[in-house]
This record gives sequence, C-alpha cells and structure tokens, in this order.
Amino acid sequence: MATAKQYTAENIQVLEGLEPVRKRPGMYIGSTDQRGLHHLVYEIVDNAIDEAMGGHASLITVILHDDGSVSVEDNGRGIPVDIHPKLKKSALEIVLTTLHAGGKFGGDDSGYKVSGGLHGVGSSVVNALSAKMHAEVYLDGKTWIQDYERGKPLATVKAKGESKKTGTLIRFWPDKQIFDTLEFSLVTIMNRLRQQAYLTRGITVALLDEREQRIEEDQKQPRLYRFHFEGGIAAYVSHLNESRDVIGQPIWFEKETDDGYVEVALQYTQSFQEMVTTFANNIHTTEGGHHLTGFKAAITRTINAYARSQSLLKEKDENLSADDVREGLTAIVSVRLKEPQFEGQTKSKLGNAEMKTAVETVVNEKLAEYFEEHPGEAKNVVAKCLLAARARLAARAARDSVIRKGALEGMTLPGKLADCSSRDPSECELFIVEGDSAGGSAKQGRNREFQAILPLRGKILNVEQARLDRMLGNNEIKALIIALGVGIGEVKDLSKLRYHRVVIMTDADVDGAHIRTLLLTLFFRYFPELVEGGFIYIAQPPLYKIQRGKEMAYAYTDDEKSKTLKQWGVVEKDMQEQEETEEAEETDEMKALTKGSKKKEEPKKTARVNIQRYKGLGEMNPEQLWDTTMNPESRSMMRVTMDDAELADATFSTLMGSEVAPRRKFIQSRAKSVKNLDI
Ligand code: TTJ
Repeated sequence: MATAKQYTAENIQVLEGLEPVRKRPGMYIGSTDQRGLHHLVYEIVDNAIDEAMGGHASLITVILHDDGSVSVEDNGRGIPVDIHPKLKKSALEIVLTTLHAGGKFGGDDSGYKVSGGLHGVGSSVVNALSAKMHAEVYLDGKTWIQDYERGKPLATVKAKGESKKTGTLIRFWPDKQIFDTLEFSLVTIMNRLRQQAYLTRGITVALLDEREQRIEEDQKQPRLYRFHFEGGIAAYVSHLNESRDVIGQPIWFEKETDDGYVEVALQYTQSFQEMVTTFANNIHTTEGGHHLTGFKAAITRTINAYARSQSLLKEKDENLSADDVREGLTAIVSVRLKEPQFEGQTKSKLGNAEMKTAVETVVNEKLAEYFEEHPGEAKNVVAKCLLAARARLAARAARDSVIRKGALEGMTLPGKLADCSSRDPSECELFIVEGDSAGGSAKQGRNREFQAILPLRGKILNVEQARLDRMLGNNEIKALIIALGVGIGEVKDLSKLRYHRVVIMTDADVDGAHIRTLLLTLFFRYFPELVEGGFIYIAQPPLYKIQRGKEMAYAYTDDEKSKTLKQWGVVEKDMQEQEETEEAEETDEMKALTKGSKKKEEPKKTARVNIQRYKGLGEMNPEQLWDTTMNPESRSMMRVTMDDAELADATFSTLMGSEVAPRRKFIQSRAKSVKNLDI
C-alpha cells in the first residue's frame, strides 16, 4: 500500500496530543457512564466495520474478557506499520496516539467511513481513556505489536514473530479513573453488533463473552454469538416483521449515486404501525433527516403513480396521503456518504440536503420497477394503503360532522355519571361499566372519594351495525368523552384529563368482549395518547367464587380455581361430575387429603364445595364487586398497551368488515381460545 501518500502536510496540521481527551472525556465520548463506556467498543468496532465495508475484511471478532478488557479483531489488511518520514513514528502509533480531527488521516482511498456525531472521534480517544491498550497488526508475514498506558506508548512498534494472516487486533482496558462503571452489558453490545451485521450484508460478527459471571454453571462454556446476514437490511426488515402479517416479500434495492450510496429494504404489513428506521454511514439517525424526507416523498409519489396507472384510484383527484402509504410500512433506509453532517438535539439527524434527492430518485426508480415486475404484490400494497385512506377519511368526516371544534365545550357532565368527590386527577378513577345493573352495584360498592362510575347502556352493544365514526355521535360515547374532560379533535387537551385511571369493566361474555373491543378501538383511534400514557385499564373481575362452609375464595382464572381447590384438598377430577350442580359433598378421599392441613382440628361434617361461576358483573353484590374488582388494595387490573389497543382495532375492523365470512371465523376462533366465553 502506498501509505506514504496519505501523510500530507495538511494531515499533520490537525494532529494533537491526547491530554485534552483525559481532561474532558465527555467532549469526546458524550459521557463517562455506561453509555460512554460502550462508546469505546463502538469506536473500535467501527474501524473494523469500515475495513469490512471497503470489502477488505469479512470477519470481526469481539471478545469481552474476564479481566474487564475488550478485544476487537478483523481479518482486514492491517493498519500500516511503516515509519512516517517526518514524524519518525509507525503509522500504527500515530493512529492510536494522536487526535486526528479531520478523520481522513490513515484513511482509505475508496469508501465511506463510519464517522460523525460521537463516532469517528478516533481510536486514539479510546486509547487515551484506557488504562492499558494492546495493538497487534498482522501484515507482511509478521505480527507487529505495541502497548500503551493511558494513551502513551510503552515502546516503539516491534515485530513479534511470523504471521500468515492479515488483520488488526486491538485490546483495551477502560480506565477506572475515567468511568463510573466498567461493567459492559452483553445485551447492549450484542444489539449493536447485530445491527452492524445487518447493515453490512455478508460480514460475520462474532461475539464471545468470557466473563466469569456469564459462564453458565453447568456447561462452563463461554458464550459465543455469531451474526451473519446474507440478506443484509432485507433480512433486518424480515426480522422486524417476524410477528406481523406481511404483504409480499421484502423489497430491496441499492444504488451508487453521485452523492453517495443508497440502500433500501421495505415490506408492508397488515399492522397499523409504521416502522421506518434510517441510517447514515451505519449510524442510526433517530431524528431522521433528509434521507428520510426523500424516502417518504418517493413512497407517496410512486404508490400514487402506480395506483393511478392501474386505475386503482377511482376519482381523478383521489390521492393517497403520506400517512396512508406509511401505515403498516416497515422499512430500513441506509445511506453512505463522504461527509455526513449530523445535526439535531442528539446529533442524530442527517443534515446533508443532497441526500433527499438521492434517496428520492433511487426509490422512485427502483420501487416503480419492482411494482411493474410484481403486479400482484403491488396491488396488495395499494389495497392496504387504500384501506388506510378510507379509515382516515371516515375518521375525519366524523370529526368534522359530529364533533366539530368546540362542540363538546361548555357541555355539562352527563347525568348518568356518578362522579367522585376528589378533584385531583392523579388519584381519580373512572369505571366504565357495562349495563345499568352492574352500574348500580358499582355505584354502591365504590369509594366515592376517588372512584367515579359511568354506566354504558346495553344499546351501544349493538356494535355489529355501528361504525366507529358514527359511534362518536352516540350519546353514551359523548358522555364518556365529556367525562374524560380532554375534548377531541383540534381541541384535545390531555392536561384536562379528569381521571388518571380509566377502567373498562365489562362482563366476561361475548357482549362484554364486544364492548371492550369497541372502547379500546375508540381509545386507539381517537385517544392514543391516553393509551400510550398508561391511563387505560381493564378491570379483572373474578370468574368464580368458591365456597366451603365458612371458607370462601375468588378465582380469577381457571388455573387459580384449580389451585384453590388443590389447597383445600379437593380433587378436581372428582369435581367434574359435580360441576353441573356446582356443589360437592366432601368425599372420604377428600377428607383424607385435608388431614394434613390446618382445618383438620375442626373437621366439618357437612363441608360442601360450592363453585359459582360469575356470568356477569350484575351477579355480584356491591360489597363483592368492591372486594374483588374495585378495591385498590386487593384488586388486579390490566394496564392497556398500544399493542392491546391495536389488536382491538384490528379485531374491530374484522368484526365490522363487510365480509361476513372472516367475521364469523373470528368469533368462532375466539370462542375456542377463550374458555370463559359464554355463547
Ligand atoms: C488503512 O489504509 C491501508 C490499509 O488499511 C487501512 C486500515 O486502517 N485498515 C484497518 C484498520 N483495518 N482494521 C483497522 C482497525 C481495526 C480495529 C479492530 C481497530 C482499529 C483502530 C483499526
């Protein structure tokens, strides 16, 4: 390699000693906590990835050693070791002991570098922040070594022996004088390496954890992880969509442009979530930037153009919006460019404006080409986007017509709301209760200080005819929205939420499941912030009351019922026949089984086991409802996640869909999976 050429005067100007790094480590690696510690690994690995990206290395091995050090080795060309004519030092030593802010020093002829933001600060920074560092270069048939302490070489670079391989090995011991912690997280490092392996198709990244505590007792084997993805970012997309219902194969393309390299993988799913992840020079651009803008513009344009060309858009001026084409889209956009500019709050927004056009042009061209060649898949993608468009139109129409700006303003709290006396939302709870009779029990059983009850009449249960947008006009739902206090649409103000726990309390039967689905869908579509904020709950009323003499227990699941019976010494097998009467005379066998238990001292002559299965909340009296479902001391509630709500939304769409067949199928399959369903 003509390395001498790289050492121009210009390069030498920017060389600096490492003292400033140890004085202000945060300036170079962001922080000195565990995050900063991990940056050391990333920095060294990035160098090896650069070598692999240039096509010179295929294997990168990372070892977490037992003594707290980390080593990174590649099978690339090896950092040059020849002596710099002016500095009279080995290139290896210069790379590892001088700050080269320009980033081009020792740089490669060809490609793009993993650099920018907190990265690309240089391996010398890692050296400066390490109590010890050891470098080995396999080059020209020899092994060259140099050792350092806190960034200072202990000797000149020396040949240590023969070597047939080529490559670079760096091992470093982070300095405890610098870092708050020296504990590396296997998971964090593994995730990073996996991500880098996805982004550099075909390379192998191996991770070996040799630390004592990681070695499993029984096998005494260090743990080895290996990441290799022939499919690169297309495999990444497949991985992200693993649990989703996908539409077609992942679509993948790449192109080298004048402004840089563009690589994209995308795949639509039946989900509502958009997952578009962008990278610039292998750095995750969490704040997006121009490459993301270009991608979105191209997707919208291409899908609209295709849909129009195939007459899939009915009206002349009908268009799919950017939101429509992003629903259910999973994509990775990876660009590589010579001089990346990272901006934004966390320096993770790509600032190079030319990348908008670069990505946009490539995606327009390649995606259109793909659609032409795969008309079946293209049609399914358009269908999915049209579905999203229709849902959005319906929602907008609902907002416009039913709940216009200010329509809810000034409205008084609904009469059916039994409000609580506290006005501190953080302690207030709203129970949305199905049916007036359960509502009555809940009203009597509640703690009126902080618990409010809103009964919903059974009428809106008739969801099969309902449509979500019409639902917003329903008086029951209006009452709910007014009770929540946050408004809707343009006037939504979450700070006005009147209850920090909004609890859906429905029966454990089909109607109950319907109304729950409906409410969850409503929250998912119109109040996702409440779901995300963790304000929505589902009450968990018991399924059974189990009684024997004076003993009484509630069971919330079938498992729990079995457990209780077992504790009481009741053999469930024997119970089965009695289920019809749900009453059991204690058999001799049962008595024998209970002998060991406490109850032995006061044997009951007529101990009958009575199992009551609650079919609805209305079967519980106020006291029971309080004890089992509402009392914060003893109840359990499920907090609704976005995933739950999204699932409900999908369920709702299936139930509401015009096709009867899938709806029936859905109800049947649910019927099988939900044991406590009463049909
Ligand atoms: C420099 O130009 C001549 C050919 O080699 C180029 C180079 O620097 N290659 C290189 C560096 N390969 N691997 C590295 C490297 C690997 C690790 C693990 C750590 C560091 C600091 C560099």
